[in-house]
Parts: sequence; C-alpha cells; structure tokens
Amino acid sequence: MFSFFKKKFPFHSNAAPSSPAAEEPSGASAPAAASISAPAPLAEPAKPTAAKPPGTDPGATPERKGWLAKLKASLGKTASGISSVFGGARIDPALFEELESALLMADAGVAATEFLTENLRKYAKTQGTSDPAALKEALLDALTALLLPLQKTLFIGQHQPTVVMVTGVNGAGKTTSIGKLTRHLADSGATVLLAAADTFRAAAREQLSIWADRNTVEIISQEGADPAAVSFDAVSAGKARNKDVVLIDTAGRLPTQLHLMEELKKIKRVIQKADPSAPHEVLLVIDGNTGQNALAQVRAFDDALGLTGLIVTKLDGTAKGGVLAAIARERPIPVYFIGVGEKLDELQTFNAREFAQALLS
Ligand SMILES: Nc1nc2c(ncn2[C@@H]2O[C@H](COP(=O)(O)OP(=O)(O)O)[C@@H](O)[C@H]2O)c(=O)[nH]1
Ligand SMILES: [Mg+2]
Repeated sequence: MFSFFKKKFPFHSNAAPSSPAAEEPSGASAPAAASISAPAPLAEPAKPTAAKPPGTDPGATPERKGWLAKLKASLGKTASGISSVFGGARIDPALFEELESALLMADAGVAATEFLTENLRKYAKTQGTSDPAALKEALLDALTALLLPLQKTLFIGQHQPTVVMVTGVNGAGKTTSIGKLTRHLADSGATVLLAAADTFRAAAREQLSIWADRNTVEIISQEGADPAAVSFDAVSAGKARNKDVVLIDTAGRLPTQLHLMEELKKIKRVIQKADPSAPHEVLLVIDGNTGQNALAQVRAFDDALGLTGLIVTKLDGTAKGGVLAAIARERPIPVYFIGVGEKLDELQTFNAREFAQALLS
C-alpha cells in the first residue's frame, strides 16, 4: 500500500488507525516520497549504465496499476514520438536533432530540451557508445533525475489544522481534486473542513459535497460573500473544531487578471490573520492539456503566492506530458498528485521514474 499523505503523528479521530509504515518519525524533515510503488530512481544522470529497477512494483495496488496503465496509454503518442528517434542503427547528429524536435513537441520546453540533449551528447561521447538503445536508456535516467525534485509527499498533521489553499485557472480541476483529496483524507481518518471560497458559483458547495462523506466533512460556504472572509471563517472554525485539515477551494482566475490575483493574495494574507503559520500549503492545479501555458501559470501563481505544490490533472486527454520536464527545469515545485480522470482512484501520487517511463515507452 502506498500512502497519499505523510502524517507527522496519528490523527486523533476515531477512524481506523493507519499502518505504522505510513507514519513519519516526528522531527524528520520532508524527504522525497519513497512511499509509492516504483523503486527509488537513480539519482545521477551521469551513470546511466547502472542496473535498472523494474517498471511497476508488483506490490502496487490494483488502483495504482490501473492508473499507471491509463497514464501510459495517454502518453503513448508522446512516447512513440520520442522512441522513434532511437529506432535507427547508429547515433549520429541527426538523431540529436530529431530528439530535440520530439522533446519540444512533447511540451518539454526549450530549457529542459537543451538540458536533456546536452546530457545525452556528453553521455555518448564519454561512453563512446554507438548504440541508440543505450542512449534511450540514458535518456530515461536523465529524465528521471530531472523529474526527481518534483517527487514529494504532502505532509499532514504537523499543524492543527493543516491549512491547504488550492488555486488555479477556471476548469483546471480544483474542485474535483479537492473532492478526491477529501475522500482520501477522510478514509485515512483525518477530519476535514472545506471552505467554498469559490463564492461566485452556487454549485460549488454541492460539487464538493458529492465527494465528501457528510459525517466526517463539514463545509463552510456563504454564497456571494467575500472569499477572504469565508477563508478566514474556515480557518478559525478549523482551529476551534480541532480539524486535521482545512481545504480552501478558490475561484478560478487567469494570471493575467491582475485584480483577481490581488484577491488571491488577500485570501492568503487573511488566512495568516486567522493562523499566523498558515497557509501550510499553497497548491496550484494545472490542466495537463495546456502545454507550455501551464509553465506560464506556474510562474505567475508562484510569483504571486509562493507555491508549495502542484496537482496536474487531465493527463488522460490530449496532454503530452513533457510539461513536467519544463517545470522541473524552470520552476521545480513538487507535484503532489497527478489526475488521469474524474474517478476517485484516478488521482494518484507522482513518481519520477514511473512518469519518465510513461513518457518514453
Ligand atoms: N478527464 C479528466 N477530467 C477531469 C480531471 N480532473 C477534473 N476533470 C474535469 O474537469 C472539469 C472541471 O473540473 P473542476 O474541478 O470543476 O474545475 P475547477 O474550475 O478548477 O474547480 C470537470 O468536468 C471535471 O470532472 C482529470 O484528471 N481528467
Ligand atoms: Mg471549482
């Protein structure tokens, strides 16, 4: 079993106790997540000839395996585009040019594309290899190493409550992802308070409560109210009611809508008034189909708010997936979760090596 969240100490609620393996020794600093199905990836792109861990962990849950299969199928087109570059008999300058084009077409962006191709050129030179298949293996390692800083587990339980602010453009998947996270949190025994700070949409509350177990989850919402006021009330109520987690769903906005970005900063400031240590996480939800625009969103929201994590949704659509390499190279903010569909199981934790494999095979 992999765990969705790392807990600093067991939740106080009366739900089923979590397995000891899921607990983090108190005082430990947040390590890169190693709790999910794939074995630890190789850290060094410079040693691509080292033994390769197998693909899917045989101990992975059926949900994880199904999710991974869906991710691989979705990114299959990107994978065959990149793989075809290595189909020839030898390594020549044309191969590197084709690789550059394939990576750019996969949304990896200029910086990550140059980084990866340079890495491979050096590898080919120092190893004196002429085998394209070996070069493809080296790419898998280099890509895994590039993505590794994004692999991190969301910590819950260090603060009471852990306040999580969720942001993103309209339709990115904020409310859906919050719903899924709420269910996962409630299932693992955490008490959750939701703040419907998307006060413009009457449907927001219903949309949230579809996911929520009404016995363990409460929602603070006030239609038409100031989103910052709703957030303040939610954090105050979360403290008073001793909740484990407060999830704040905000209204969608474009980074170019400056007044709305100011409103988001105000929400953050007001949350701090209710709890000076909060928000403990500021998440940006990005639609995987938006390609390089996703990187622009990451930059803008990070500049405005100081992001602590990302959720990348809709990697089941036409998404090419390479944007994670671009993010890793230019704004390495942890990717806590990846969504490949609308169902509960279709939001899973991010693993660098698994993702690199899905992009390449
Ligand atoms: N295919 C797919 N659809 C998703 C995913 N996540 C969210 N959606 C859908 O995207 C639409 C917008 O989601 P919503 O959560 O309302 O976005 P919000 O405006 O950011 O709150 C809804 O129809 C969701 O069901 C995903 O991972 N895959
Ligand atoms: Mg919403």
